[in-house]
Amino acid sequence: MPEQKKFKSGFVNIIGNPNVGKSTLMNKLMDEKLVIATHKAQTTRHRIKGILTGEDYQIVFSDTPGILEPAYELQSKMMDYVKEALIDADLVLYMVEPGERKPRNEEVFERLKKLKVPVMVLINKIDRSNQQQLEESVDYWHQMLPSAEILPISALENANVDLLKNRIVELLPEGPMYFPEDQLTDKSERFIVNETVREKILLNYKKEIPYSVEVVTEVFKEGFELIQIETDIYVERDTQKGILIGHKGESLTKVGKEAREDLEKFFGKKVFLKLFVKVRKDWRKKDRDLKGFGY
Ligand SMILES: Nc1nc2c(ncn2[C@@H]2O[C@H](COP(=O)(O)OP(=O)(O)OP(=O)(O)O)[C@@H](O)[C@H]2O)c(=O)[nH]1
Ligand SMILES: [Mg+2]
Repeated sequence: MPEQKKFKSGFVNIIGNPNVGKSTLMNKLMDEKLVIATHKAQTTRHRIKGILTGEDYQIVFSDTPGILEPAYELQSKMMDYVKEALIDADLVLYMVEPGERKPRNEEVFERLKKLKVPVMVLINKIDRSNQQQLEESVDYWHQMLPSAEILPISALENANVDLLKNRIVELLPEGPMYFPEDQLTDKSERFIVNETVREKILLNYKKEIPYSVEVVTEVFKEGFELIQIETDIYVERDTQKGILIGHKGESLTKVGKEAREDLEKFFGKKVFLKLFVKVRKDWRKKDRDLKGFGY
């Protein structure tokens, strides 16, 4: 009788400093633009699952916010997601950049060192480093986390990403299918809209604006050929509202156009997207507002 292959599954949580490439990697592993990734730090604010189902495995990735020392309430919530991801992991992917030394948050690093599950250190962005820098980095992380496997990769250039995927499946325990095989993420369609709009804001505005913005989709009506969407953009003060809208509304129109194009690709349908700008004073610092926004 041929030996039957056992089904493997588990939670593979990606953590690391802001901007190291966690979201880029999750998209590459999923072969789908599921989460937003930009050159700005603190792009990701939530824990977002990406579910990859193969013939004999199901990997439930989690993309998480970058590790930081929280300065306000929103950032505390973001760090809670990181800590949560250290608790339920079957495998942790700890992502660093080649020149990086010394973990940013001691508490998180101490927890990482004590984990019973396997940890892989992914040295990302090797397309931008030289051999010597890479070797130094490998030595350093080997000393810092002696039991971790170390793998240099480039998420952006797709270097060693397939190798990583195979290794993940090897390391996963035997287990059940946690999610239906056609499910891509734990987040809603509205969440995808919110994030797409926020990505365009991160890309189109400077300084504080992207960090003062929260996005909430109020209407998502899917028809046979068209999706009708109405989305609110919250800022912290009136002056920010003016900047966001821009001269003759041009800036906001650009955000809307770029977001709509991405959403049409993602959903495979025509999208009608209407954006509204509202003010919610100091929402980043207020627990009540944050709860209302889903943190
Ligand atoms: N050169 C290079 N750039 C990369 C690579 N991977 C990611 N980047 C870039 O690094 C920047 C940050 O990428 P993200 O994926 O948003 O990083 P992140 O770790 O999710 O960041 P936060 O969500 O802010 O914590 C983007 O400009 C990416 O294009 C890589 O392998 N090589
Ligand atoms: Mg991210």
